[in-house]
Amino acid sequence: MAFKELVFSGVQPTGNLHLGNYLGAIVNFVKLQSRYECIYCVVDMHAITVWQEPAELRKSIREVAAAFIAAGIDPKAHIVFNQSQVPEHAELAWVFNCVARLGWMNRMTQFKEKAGKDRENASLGLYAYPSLMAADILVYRATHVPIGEDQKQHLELTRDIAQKFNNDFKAQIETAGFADGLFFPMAEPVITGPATRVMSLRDGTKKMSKSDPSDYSRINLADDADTIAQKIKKAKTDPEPLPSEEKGLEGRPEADNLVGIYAALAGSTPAQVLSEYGGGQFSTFKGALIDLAVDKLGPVGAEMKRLTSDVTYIDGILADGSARARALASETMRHVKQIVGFVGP
Ligand code: AQP
Repeated sequence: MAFKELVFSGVQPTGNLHLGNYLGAIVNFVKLQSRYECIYCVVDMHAITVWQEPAELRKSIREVAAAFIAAGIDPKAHIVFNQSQVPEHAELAWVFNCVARLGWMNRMTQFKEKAGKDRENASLGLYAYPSLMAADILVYRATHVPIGEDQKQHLELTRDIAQKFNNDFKAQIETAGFADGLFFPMAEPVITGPATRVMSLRDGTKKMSKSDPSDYSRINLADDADTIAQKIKKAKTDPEPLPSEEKGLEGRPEADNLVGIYAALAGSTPAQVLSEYGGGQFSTFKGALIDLAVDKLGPVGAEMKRLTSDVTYIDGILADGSARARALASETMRHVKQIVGFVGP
């Protein structure tokens, strides 16, 4: 069966939305709007898999919605909403908890990283996170999912869940009118942003992350020009000058990361950046990177601030998007309940 092409992706409202989220995901979300119908979700139920202060969570949900719009997502032409307003995500996640196998979940590297040594104390929600993510995508039967590198394994699991559901319930799917026995699509990852893995400014071997305790490890979208400048000035480098060719970046993770960030923001390539700055000192290059970052991120940050101060507007966008999302999700759940064998209208 040919599934209707549809894009779904989400961002967690866990505070400190950063350059990695922007270049790895949001910039790509904006681009895809011209080719596909898109659904972009503030995944607040994922956020509470680790402790969130309720007042901060509320603020972060509005901030992610504002970032989507400030970056150029059109909430009228597409759908922007927060996950908890569409209960079908949780409903389908439960069905998927019963389809997915413990062995599959045990392989998820993000759980291992986030649970750390204190595994016994991690929430059950954190463990089941990939099952909810599969539900987010498949409740819309989405075909394309723009994500950063780090989410690739979760998307593979989404495909495994879709395939097992299609196999387990093949006969019922056909009876429900899906003649080829395929109810859920094999969603494709779209990992093609300008920078699919932005690294920490303090350690080029670790990804830039919202939960890094050091604010100097990341550039937040809400940072003002002075803060951006400070963070880039303090970013870790090595004593060598920049190489003139890309292969000279091998084994130099911090240099590689800063050159990658420059290229992504400028819409060029690392080779082009090195042809201009190769052989020079980091201080000169960092100065140029500060100007570029402030120029590109400043307007997004300012618009985000303007929008977050208008709570009525943002909440209106989320309510409207949630109603439209729910109309689609409830249709999928109606079929799922019939396929699984639940009794109801
Ligand atoms: N460093 C990164 N480089 C490129 N893409 C990234 N993404 C995250 N970090 C980078 C992509 O941003 C999207 C939204 O991510 P998320 O909010 O769902 O959570 P995450 O992947 O767990 O991101 P963080 O910022 O690292 O949060 P914490 O610290 O809470 O784990 C996703 O598409 C992601 O790939």
